Amino acid sequence: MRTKILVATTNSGKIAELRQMLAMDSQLVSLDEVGPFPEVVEDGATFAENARKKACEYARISGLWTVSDDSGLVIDALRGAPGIHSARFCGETSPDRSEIDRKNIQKVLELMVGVPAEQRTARFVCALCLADPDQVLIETQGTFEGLITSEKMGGSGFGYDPIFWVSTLKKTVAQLSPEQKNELSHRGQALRRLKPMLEELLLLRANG
Ligand code: ITT
Repeated sequence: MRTKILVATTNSGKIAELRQMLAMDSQLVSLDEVGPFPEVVEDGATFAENARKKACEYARISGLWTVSDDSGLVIDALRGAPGIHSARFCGETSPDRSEIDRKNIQKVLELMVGVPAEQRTARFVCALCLADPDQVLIETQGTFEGLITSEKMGGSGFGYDPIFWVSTLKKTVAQLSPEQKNELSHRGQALRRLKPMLEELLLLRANG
């Protein structure tokens, strides 16, 4: 029987990327499909701590193997902000995520006014965790280096993609195809590290 794996994120942009890259011989289900569950409070000090907490709590509540993602944008000129606070950097909450993305971007662009090009370095970070109801099974991370632009460019992706410049391609992430983004991105790297270990665990489970 195929193992059901819960993809424990409420962010539709992440769900799409995780589903595309985790396509494998297991059944991926979303929080909507098996919930509703109470929201897990992200009070860790690092991306890895938050990913671990989300995976362990949702696995315990759902009884399923659960993969979680905690990620964000780290900007050197802002001393690492927005970092683990990336999702709600603008200080507002709304069910309309594109509205929040727009306000988050606006805040970053305002804070970066006057910062010279060579000091606009930044990176996306992604921490992934797979847990079962009793324990952490796999943890991986990925990072994606870039520069913060002074205006939005491009319409694909989500979150801060329209202001994250990829020097090698001379485009923002929001100007890349989903495949190009997965090839380079923090989430793509973390998933490529997780996937073979997950496949091995699934094989052991099937044979055990
Ligand atoms: P879940 O906790 O339900 O997974 P979330 O969006 O609240 O959803 P995080 O706390 O991990 O997730 O916050 C991640 C934020 O970082 C996300 O909302 C975006 O603003 C930003 N982010 C992460 N990955 C990104 C990417 O690939 N492109 C653009 N922005 C990204």
